[in-house]
Amino acid sequence: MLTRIDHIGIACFDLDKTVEFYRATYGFEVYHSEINEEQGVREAMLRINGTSDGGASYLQLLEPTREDSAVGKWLAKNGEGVHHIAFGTEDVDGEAADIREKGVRVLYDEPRKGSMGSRITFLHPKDCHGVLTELVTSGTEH
Ligand code: CMX
Ligand code: CO
Repeated sequence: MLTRIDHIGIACFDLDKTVEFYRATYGFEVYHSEINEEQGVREAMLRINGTSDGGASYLQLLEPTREDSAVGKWLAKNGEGVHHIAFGTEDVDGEAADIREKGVRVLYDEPRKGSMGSRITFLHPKDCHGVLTELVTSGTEH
C-alpha cells in the first residue's frame, strides 16, 4: 500500500538560494542535506510534517552535480520547478513488483539508495501521465 506523500522533488539551479527562499518565505528549515552521487544531486530535505506510520513529508530540493544527470537534463530543458512526486510505502519492493505487473515501467530492477537511508525506485513519467513518480521506503534516519 502507498500510504502517504513522502516528498515533492523540486529541481533548482542554486540549492543554497532556493533553501533560503523556503526559509525566508515559509519558515521551513533544512532537516537533512546530502550529496547522492549515484543520482547526481546535491539535495536538501525540508521536513513539513510527521505522520503516524513513522514517515514524514518533505520538500526535496535538488541541484544537479553534473549536467548529464536526470535533474541536470531536466533543468536544461524545463528550467526550475516540480520534478517528481514520491509516495511512501512500507514495502517498496512489493509495490514496485505489483505496479510493474500492471505494465508501468519501473526504472530499476532493485530499489536504490535515497535520502536518509531510504530505498527508492522510479516509474517512467511517460507511463504516468507525465509525472515522474518515485516510491520510497523510509530508512531509519527519518
Ligand atoms: N517529469 C516528467 N517528464 C519527464 C521528466 C520528469 N521529471 N523527466 C523526463 N521527462 C520526459 C521528457 O520530457 C521526455 O519527454 P519527450 O520525449 O516528450 O520530450 C521524456 O521524458 C524523456 O526524457 P529525456 O530528457 O530524454 O530523459 P531520459 O529519458 O534520459 O530520462 C528518466 C528520463 C525519467 C528516465 C530519468 O529522468 C530518470 O531516470 N529519472 C529517475 C532518477 C531521478 O530522477 N533522479 C533524481 C532524483 C533523485 C531523488 O529523488 O532522490
Ligand atoms: Co525524490
